[in-house]
Amino acid sequence: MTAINEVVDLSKEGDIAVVTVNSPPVNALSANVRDGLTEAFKQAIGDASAKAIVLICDGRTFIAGADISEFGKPPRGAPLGEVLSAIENAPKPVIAAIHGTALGGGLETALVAHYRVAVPSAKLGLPEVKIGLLPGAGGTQRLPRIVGVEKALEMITGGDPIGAKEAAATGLVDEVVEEGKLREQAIAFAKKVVGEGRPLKKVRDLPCSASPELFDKFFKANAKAFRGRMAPVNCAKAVQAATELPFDEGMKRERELFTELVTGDQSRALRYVFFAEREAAKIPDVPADTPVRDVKKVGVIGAGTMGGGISMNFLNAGIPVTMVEVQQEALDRGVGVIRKNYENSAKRGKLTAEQVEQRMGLLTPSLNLEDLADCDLVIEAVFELMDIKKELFGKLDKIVKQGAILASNTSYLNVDEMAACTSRPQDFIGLHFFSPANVMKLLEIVRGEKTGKDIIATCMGLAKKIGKVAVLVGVCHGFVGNRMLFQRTREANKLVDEGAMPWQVDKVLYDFGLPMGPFAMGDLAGLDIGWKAETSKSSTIRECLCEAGRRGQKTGAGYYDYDENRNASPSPVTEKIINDLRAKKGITPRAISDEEIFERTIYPMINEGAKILEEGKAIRASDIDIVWLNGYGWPAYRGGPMFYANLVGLKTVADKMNEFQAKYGDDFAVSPLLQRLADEGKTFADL
Ligand code: T1G
Repeated sequence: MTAINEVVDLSKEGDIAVVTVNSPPVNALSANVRDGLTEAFKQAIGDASAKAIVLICDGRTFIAGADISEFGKPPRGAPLGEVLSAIENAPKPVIAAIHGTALGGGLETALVAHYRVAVPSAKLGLPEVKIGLLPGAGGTQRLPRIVGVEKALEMITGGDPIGAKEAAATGLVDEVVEEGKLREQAIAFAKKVVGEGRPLKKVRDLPCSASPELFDKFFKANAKAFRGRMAPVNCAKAVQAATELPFDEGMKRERELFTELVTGDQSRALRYVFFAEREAAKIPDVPADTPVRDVKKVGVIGAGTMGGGISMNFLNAGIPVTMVEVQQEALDRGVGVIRKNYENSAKRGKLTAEQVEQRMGLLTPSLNLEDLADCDLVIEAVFELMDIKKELFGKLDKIVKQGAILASNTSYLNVDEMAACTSRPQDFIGLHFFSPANVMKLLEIVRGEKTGKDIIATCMGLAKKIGKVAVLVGVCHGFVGNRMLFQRTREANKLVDEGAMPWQVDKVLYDFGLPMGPFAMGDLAGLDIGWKAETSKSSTIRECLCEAGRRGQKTGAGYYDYDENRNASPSPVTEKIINDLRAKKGITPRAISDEEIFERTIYPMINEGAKILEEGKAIRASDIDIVWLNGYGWPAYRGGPMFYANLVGLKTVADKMNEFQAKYGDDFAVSPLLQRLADEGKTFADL
């Protein structure tokens, strides 16, 4: 065996050369890997006694793509295109041996091999669209030539991988070999190719065509999914080029479309998000090897919307749940909702009938807190009233076994106050799920003053296990997400008082890329959350709407009017309520520009994010962005509120906030941190 460099080596098994990549953690195509491959293939091709070449990887996976950390830096090492051409033009068969995840440039490398074999557990995909790019090493030109144009469009614009079995069915993989025997069976396959004198099958030589209307139909069908996003559109255009141009012309078009993306803000934002999501899992004072507790059984108190959704997360991960309510009828309703959700998933083909039963079989409904005694983690999802929570934790402290984790799902209350009602504040933590809890990916993990490091490490690991993106936050009113959301909601309401209509405000934020604006969101959630008829005094638009029975989508009307399919339209009734209220308050409405709406709803959020950092309630600015991407639908291609501020320039934000403070008062007082960074010409990334 010859070590070509520190990440690639070359060996011989009889008359088969074996090129092995070993570059943890995921064998990404770094400059060293590219240089190593270039030299290894040069030697293997130059070795007349080598009749074929197997390309394989050590470690957890086949090449998982280009090295994303190299983007935006001066290029080093052999260009990927040259490495791939050398492989594709080898005068002897090259067989790619795939395990783990052959993704992006990794799959593109396998595509220039003449044959591909894979173990059953392997996954193959081109996920570049998820980081705002397109497969820039021939993937858009080769994949459609093998799996067909429609399948290639789906894989490249969606970015999700397919399994080895499906890959074999589409011809992307020539043989599925036995798990754990990849190396020996790939070599055997290579010997067979040589023995049978099979041709040097080049994917680039395969034909590729599609009916012209296919792409029109595809773009129309995906208009909503692609809204505001450059990458999937360019991906589809590149595939279209494969059906219209000779291969080399298609490659040129792919390069043009790739360059447009890689130099743009959207890909910068999405690459930032890729690393930010992984950074969020790293807690500076909680080392990765901190011991964790076993969580084999979970207790959830409350079978309502939140309690049921929270329970489903654990049931989905195969963790038994005891769900406790105070009344049988509420408990039965909660269990019924969970079953209905699973049955709906089964109807959509996402679950089998036995999986529904298996998950329901893990759920134990109960009316007794005592049934939680042997749980390893108990989460309360009861009313958002501190007294109720304190009393409950006082009881739980006497019931639940020592060493169990006690958690509150509170969305803004003080976790330390609750912990103080127990004899074990070191085992107490906040686990703030976002509704619907079985769908939204964000989990704000609230670190109490006394929360133990092992509890934090346990919950961060558990979050990953139940498919959540966890962000560690500190105790303050509304933690990170809701604390910033409050800024936006306040300004949105003031803007409507002053002269804007709800639909104007919503449109500004929808056009920016948010899934919906604050008023549409209010209608969706229900305007009567926290509203009481007996104390309502027609003092706000929301109160007037609720008093008029307009409580949101569920009543067919809220800020908007809704048709039978819940399509929203601006409401003359709401407009009259707004105008009457303005008159009552003596407000003369003024025309308000979209720009002012945008700046007054977004900049105070950014400013609040700066305060959160100043107070140490979030570890890093990118954590705040991860909260907003995964909890509130901030468009990932814009990176998050703090990334966006860096892009706009902190001086621009601070100057506008100061201008607004002079006009509209101290709601716009700039945080000292934001002002300092702005004055120093810095960004939040400099923290
Ligand atoms: N480049 C650099 N680092 C990467 C990386 C990559 N492509 N993929 C993963 N890492 C790091 C990651 O930051 C983390 O580091 C560690 O590896 C483990 O990752 C030319 C242009 C492979 C499915 O988009 O989807 O090819 O935090 O925590 O959950 O056309 O990583 O430990 O220091 O995610 O087991 C296309 C991205 C690139 C694949 C493994 N490829 N990676 O998941 O581990 S662009 C991708 C993943 C491209 C070509 C184009 C996942 C994974 P650290 P992890 P995991």
